[in-house]
Amino acid sequence: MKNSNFKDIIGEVRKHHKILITTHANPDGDAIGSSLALFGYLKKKLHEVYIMVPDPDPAFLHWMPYHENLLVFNKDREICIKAIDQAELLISVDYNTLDRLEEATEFVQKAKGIKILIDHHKDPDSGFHWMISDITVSSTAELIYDLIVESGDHDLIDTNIAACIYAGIITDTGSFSYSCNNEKTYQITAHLISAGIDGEHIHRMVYDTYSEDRLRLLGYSLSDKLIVLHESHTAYISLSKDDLQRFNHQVGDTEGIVNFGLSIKDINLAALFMEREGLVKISFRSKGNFSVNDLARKHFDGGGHNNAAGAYSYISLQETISKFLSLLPVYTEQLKKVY
Ligand SMILES: [Mn+2]
Repeated sequence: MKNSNFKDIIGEVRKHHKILITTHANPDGDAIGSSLALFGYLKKKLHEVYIMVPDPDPAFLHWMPYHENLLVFNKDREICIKAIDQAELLISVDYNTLDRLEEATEFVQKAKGIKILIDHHKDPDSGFHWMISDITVSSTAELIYDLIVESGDHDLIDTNIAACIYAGIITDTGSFSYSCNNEKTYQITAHLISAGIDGEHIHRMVYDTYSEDRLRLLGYSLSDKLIVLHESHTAYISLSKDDLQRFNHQVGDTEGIVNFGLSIKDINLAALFMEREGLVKISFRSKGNFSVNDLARKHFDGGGHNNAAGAYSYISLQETISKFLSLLPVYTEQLKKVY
């Protein structure tokens, strides 16, 4: 499906009163930040707006403005199903395929409302009536910013909306360390600061609110569980159910652990394997032109971005790691030199 332009999307939004915003399962800062920024904006435009996420978001995002409006499908199922059925317009934010809504997927698929996608992941579904899919931007939050500005509502970006957009940008760029080699990301950020947000304070609320258990889980992961394969330019960490239980694992506690592997010189691929009920959840990160999106899509059930992707594996933790290790020889040449 061809990309729409903002004008068409704005025209469509204006035609409808009841709007449902949805974002993906295991929501990250961009998913929640983009959705809440759009929520705040559409409320100001006097729409009746609902916002739904398949499962709860991590505690380090709970400070965000409008957060109390989040409906969680696996907790507020009946309310969510009603909101899906009654929405005249459904806006999918920060995900590219409806199956990322997990248990809510079938309900959204058969919803009668017009469907819009606003996202920055590769290869979106074709089932949307309108879509903005731009993989060149740092975050979906940037696209929400663009949507508001293109609507002529630049002045409606107050500190609440700006804080949500800022949170989306900093979490999807690792605090301006990847996916942000373009001046527009910084121009948008400059405007958010001039709108009155305290960027340093927001950064602390996102990154400096670890529980003691979370910090100790990180320490344990790095000291006891990190495997570094210098010859393959790869590092990985695996966490069993017992490991996670030992540190009283909460949603979001493993966020960011995968990135540490990449901080080793000449390590260009990092992976984190987490044992969950009946499956293994995997995070991949890479440097430069090595695509973990391709790796995740080709060999596991997943995908994402060039340098950051997620996946699932339905064999055991040990078997998943063995499979990963067996793939490395194929990629060693590519991993030797990334640019
Ligand atoms: Mn994103």
